[in-house]
Amino acid sequence: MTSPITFTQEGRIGLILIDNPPVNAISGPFITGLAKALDRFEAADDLDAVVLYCAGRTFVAGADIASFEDPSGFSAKPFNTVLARLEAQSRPVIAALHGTVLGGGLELAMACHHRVARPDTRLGLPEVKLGIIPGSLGTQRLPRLVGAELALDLVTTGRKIGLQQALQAGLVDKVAEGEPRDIGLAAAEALLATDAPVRRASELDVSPAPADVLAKAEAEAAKKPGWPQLAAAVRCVRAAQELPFAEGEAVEATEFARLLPSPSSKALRHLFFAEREAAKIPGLPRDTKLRPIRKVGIIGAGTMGGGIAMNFANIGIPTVIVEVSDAALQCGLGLVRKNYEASAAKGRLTAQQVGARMNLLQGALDYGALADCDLVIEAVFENLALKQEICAKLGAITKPGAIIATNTSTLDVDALAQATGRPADVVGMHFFSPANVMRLLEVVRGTATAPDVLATVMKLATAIGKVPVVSGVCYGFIGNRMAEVYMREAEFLIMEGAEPTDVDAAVESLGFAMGPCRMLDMAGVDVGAKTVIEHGRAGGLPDDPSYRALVQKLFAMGRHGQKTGAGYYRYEGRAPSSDPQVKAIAEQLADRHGIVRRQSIGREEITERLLYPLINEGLKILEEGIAYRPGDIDLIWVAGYGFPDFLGGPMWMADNIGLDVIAQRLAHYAGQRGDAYGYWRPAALLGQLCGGMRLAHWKG
Ligand code: 3H9
Repeated sequence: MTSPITFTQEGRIGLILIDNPPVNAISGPFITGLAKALDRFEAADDLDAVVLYCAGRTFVAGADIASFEDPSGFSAKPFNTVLARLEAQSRPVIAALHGTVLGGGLELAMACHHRVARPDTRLGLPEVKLGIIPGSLGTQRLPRLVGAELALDLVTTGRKIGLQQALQAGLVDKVAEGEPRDIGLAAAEALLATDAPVRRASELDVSPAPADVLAKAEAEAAKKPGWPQLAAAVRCVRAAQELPFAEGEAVEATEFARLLPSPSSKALRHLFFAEREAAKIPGLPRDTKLRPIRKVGIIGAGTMGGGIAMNFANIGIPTVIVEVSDAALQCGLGLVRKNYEASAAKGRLTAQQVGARMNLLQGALDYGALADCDLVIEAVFENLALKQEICAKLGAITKPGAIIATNTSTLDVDALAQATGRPADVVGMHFFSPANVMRLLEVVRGTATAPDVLATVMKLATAIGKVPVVSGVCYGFIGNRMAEVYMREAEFLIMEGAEPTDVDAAVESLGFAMGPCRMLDMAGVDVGAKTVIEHGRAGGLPDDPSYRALVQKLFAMGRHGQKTGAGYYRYEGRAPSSDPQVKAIAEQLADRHGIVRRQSIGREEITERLLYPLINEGLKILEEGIAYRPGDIDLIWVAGYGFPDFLGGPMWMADNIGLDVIAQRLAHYAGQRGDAYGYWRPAALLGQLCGGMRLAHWKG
């Protein structure tokens, strides 16, 4: 096997080239190769300095995350030993940086004596996003180079900084244009000309953080028990500030070793790979030629349409929004402007950027304005007949090759595709509200969707900062189909005697952003009820008069959620409080539908009844081929429904609970509640996988 590291020399300067595609990640052979390169440098008396640089698109982007799963265990020690050797050199060691210098890659750069970087370089320690902390002295060298305050920020947020900030902060010494090898050599020559002594980060004093900064960070970290890596990161930076380097090193090593095997880190690592896996679509070659998207059209300037339009304006794509009346159009555009101005008030945009983005948005009252668009997304309210009518118009008016997308959240994408008369051009783009903020984009692949349409939309989704996940066609696709059983049980639990607060608290205590009742109050009880009613009209509901009876009752009473001041809760502004009227409504409905009420329902039952049917529905979705992989379902729930990332998503969670346990509990509730409507019917896949197999290993 060829080593990813080669050592050569150019005159009096040694050159260590790292070539380990795709992102030069640190692996066993990498570490061995680096150690051997150092042997060569140490033995070469004729060399005055050594330059480390990378081939390909980036400098080292971190440790190979897959190697953390090594059954024989992962240790940071071998890499740290090489870094210590590198830093201890008496002749200058120069890192030439480009691309994304992340995690172990930045730790490698900080062990060098001097850093030169290309202007496009971005740097960061993203380990917290993987449930760990930097394990190769990043928490100790960074504070010594940039001060404890900025180090704390970077280590706890995992955010990247650009070159200007890195230069100002002292993380990078010099900026230069050119090939990494050339800028490294030039920097080495310049450094040698100064005859300056080598500068080792570990020997520098830490510029301390202002008095209360660490204490505040500790308090913030304590509020996020699901992310223990935050508190650990603060402890490490405190150690860097208060202890000698070697003692800080020991603190970091202990924290890293404790976090690496933790369930939360495993869950976050699973999501990292799930996100990359979701981009790989069966039957779709990676090199599929994409359709160019230079102009986008949106039908509907409501909250959804406006939010969707912002995504495109944000990346400089001219976007036209079509509405039926000027009043609706002005109202929608006004809302978009307000959103941008709110970002500007928070310092996230300049007034000039607000102006530029608004200039990219054009309003129109006529479909003729869509004739030159490359992609048109309809975002009108959820009504099949209306959407079919719009799709037919779009099929006729848009130019050949234009993609027609529907933002439907539940309806039959194949029926809408047929309505256009050119189904190969049609795809679902299901945005989540607020569409300019939520990361998830469910991409619905219709029976006839052309491969290049799908590939184009996946790529575009990434360009607008979304996490795209493909779903097949079924009612509600992946996310809302699973949410339907979740909401069903939430309603039954309330009719049986639980309070909305009990229902929400059960999943919020696990780390959900909000429980089902608060979620529906925010999304709109009217939106939820209309979807149920529409589904009923299409013959999709079970023959159970108590099915989703509560949401329909609340809707009929005008309790549309937060926006009307009442839904499952009563609202003062955005703050929910329990409402005795909801209990009275639940009692009436229970009475009407012969549901036995109980004094109280335990948290364990609530949690199981909310989550196990949802997991079971996910398994049905997999066995039907609606989702390609369990990880796709996990991404949808984490990026779109507030499922805690440190639990890895519902399918990952199911593996951790045990599929046997889930099967037993479904059978238990079927027995306890009766199962006339098949609510507790286990997925065939559940039966197949029981007996020890993990979903994570299921390949379809
Ligand atoms: C760490 O460093 C711990 C240390 O403190 C201690 C060490 C001892 N490992 O994202 P992309 C793969 S923790 C393995 O599509 P982009 C990725 O799976 C690490 N694989 O490209 C994909 O493979 P495939 C800290 C990795 O241009 C391919 O590379 N570092 C890794 O959109 C392309 O990736 C991080 O957390 C990795 N570290 O973005 C950085 N990185 O084609 C994580 C990438 O087979 N990585 N791959 O699906 C990233 O943030 C982005 O991948 C990056 C490129 C910005 C680098």
